[in-house]
Amino acid sequence: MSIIQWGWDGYFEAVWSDSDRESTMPARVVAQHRGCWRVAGDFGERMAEAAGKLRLAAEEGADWPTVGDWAAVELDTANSPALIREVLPRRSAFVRKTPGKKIAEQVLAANVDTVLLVSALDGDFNPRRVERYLAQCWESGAKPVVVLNKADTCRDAREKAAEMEKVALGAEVCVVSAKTGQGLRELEPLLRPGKTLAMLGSSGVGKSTLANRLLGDARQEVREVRESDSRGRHTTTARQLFVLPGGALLMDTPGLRELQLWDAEEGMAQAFADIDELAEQCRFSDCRHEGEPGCAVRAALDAGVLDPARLENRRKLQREQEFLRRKMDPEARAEYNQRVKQLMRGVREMYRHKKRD
Ligand SMILES: Nc1nc2c(ncn2[C@@H]2O[C@H](COP(=O)(O)OP(=O)(O)OP(=O)(O)O)[C@@H](O)[C@H]2O)c(=O)[nH]1
Ligand SMILES: [Mg+2]
Ligand SMILES: [Zn+2]
Repeated sequence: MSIIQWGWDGYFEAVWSDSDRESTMPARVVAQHRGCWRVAGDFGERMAEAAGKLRLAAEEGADWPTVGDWAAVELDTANSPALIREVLPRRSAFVRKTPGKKIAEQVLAANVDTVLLVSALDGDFNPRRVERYLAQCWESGAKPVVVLNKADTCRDAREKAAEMEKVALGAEVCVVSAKTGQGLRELEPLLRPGKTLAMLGSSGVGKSTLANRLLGDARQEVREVRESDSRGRHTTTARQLFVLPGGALLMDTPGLRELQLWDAEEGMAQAFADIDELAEQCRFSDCRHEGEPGCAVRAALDAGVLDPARLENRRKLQREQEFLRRKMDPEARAEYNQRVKQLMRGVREMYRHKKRD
């Protein structure tokens, strides 16, 4: 397979040719294991290690290579592992706060075009969780699609989809069954050659079953969920990128126990745009929607247009964000934001420039 088939395009070509990367080749990180990676390029596929300099930088807080990344790799002899010298700037990145007390981000998937937020139409169904995922997804730069799986087990799938559509503003909601194949045609427009999709969701929702179905081959292990609460058993343990028969690239990921938001200011604004729009119509610009006169949010709640659980969830996520920002080193945060902005501006300009040429 060529790098083009792995999703290399004009954007990455522009990034690549902007600096001197002599003696390295572009390769995509297609799998991640403990301390090593699998990369794919025009040379084929190889295991890979991080070069010393990259490792040092990562130990000081820079990002480790992650699945979906494009990297500059060096190939020595025919059989030795490739050396990852550099990770190219990401076009999109789905991140979360590292689980536990540590204040750090973790990149779950890089350079993804579409994130399939998979949940199941059994005991797993939870619009509040999807709202959380959507905020982080809008922030990532990838397009979210909500996939409601296990339609074959559910008699009110249509009603549940309608309920989800009300909270998944701007995102498509698909009802599917990975088991029977129902509804999978809705995903077809997303499965274009060279486009990258990543499935994210809790354990047991059927991500690997869906991967197998789309691959037309039982490549991923799947295991039944606990009957009492529909919970999965964390069957998939590594992230991996697969090539679908039609040429699209699909990432299967281990089920997430939790998704603590990382800094997702814009993503939050996008995910809850309806509430912000209402708030603009409140009489007081600093309305807290707690009984003030002329409150449009309160009016929407009373009219049954806005679900109080959605408003409460947004407040909860906002508190989480404020807590995180207080804990984040302010200097580091400012520096990070600046770096991202500059990077994005630089890349955009370069891309425009290259296109003109
Ligand atoms: N009835 C029904 N069962 C399904 C469907 N999709 C998946 N399952 C079942 O759900 C269970 C969990 O599926 P997996 O594919 O292992 O789930 P996963 O999301 O990959 O889970 P992790 O790897 O643990 O994150 C298995 O028993 C599957 O057979 C579906 O559409 N309908
Ligand atoms: Mg799995
Ligand atoms: Zn108000």
